[in-house]
Amino acid sequence: MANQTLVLIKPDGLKKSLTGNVLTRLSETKLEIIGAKIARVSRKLATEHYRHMKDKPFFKELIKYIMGHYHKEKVMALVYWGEDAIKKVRKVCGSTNPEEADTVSIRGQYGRITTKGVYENVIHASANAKDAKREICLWFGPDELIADIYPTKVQNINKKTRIWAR
Ligand code: 3AN
Repeated sequence: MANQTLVLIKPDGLKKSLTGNVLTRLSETKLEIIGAKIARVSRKLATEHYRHMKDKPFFKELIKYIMGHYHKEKVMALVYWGEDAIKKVRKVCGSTNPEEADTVSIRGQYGRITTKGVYENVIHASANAKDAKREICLWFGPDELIADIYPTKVQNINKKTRIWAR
C-alpha cells in the first residue's frame, strides 16, 4: 500500500554536509518526494514533534539538539510518498541507536552518541502511519505538498501576508 512519511535531516546532518549523501541513500527507495524545505525549529515545534519523549531523562538535550543548539540552526524536512514508504525509509535509516544500527544504514554510517548521551543520528523518519500524519501536518501546510494526502478545508483567514516587493 502506498503511504507517506516525514523525513528530517537533522542539524548534525546539515552541519556535516551530509544532505547529498542522505538524499542519495533515500533515492535507493525509489520513492517520490512530494514536499521539501529548509526550516528553523522553534521550541514549540521541537516540543510538539518529540511530545512522546517528554518524560525521558534526555528530553531537554533532545530539544536542544533538534533546535540546532549544537550545530547549524536548521533542518531539512521532506515528505516521501510511495509503496511502503514508511517501512522502506526506516530501513535505510537504521536503528535509533547509531551504535546498534546496521553499519551500512544512514545512522550506522553517520550517527554518533555524544558525551552527553544524546543520539545524534542524522535523520528522523516517521515510525507508523499515525505518527506520519501527525508529523507531516505539524511540519507542512497542505499547499506545501504537491499531492493531496490528507483531507483539507478552506478557511478565510484575514491576516497580513508578506509577498515579494517588485
Ligand atoms: P526514532 O527517531 O528512531 O523513531 P525515537 O522516537 O524513539 O526514535 O526517539 C526520538 C529521538 O530521541 C531519537 N531520534 C534520538 O535522537 C533520541 N533518543 C532516543 N532514544 C535515546 C536514548 N536512549 N538516549 C539518547 N537519545 C535518544
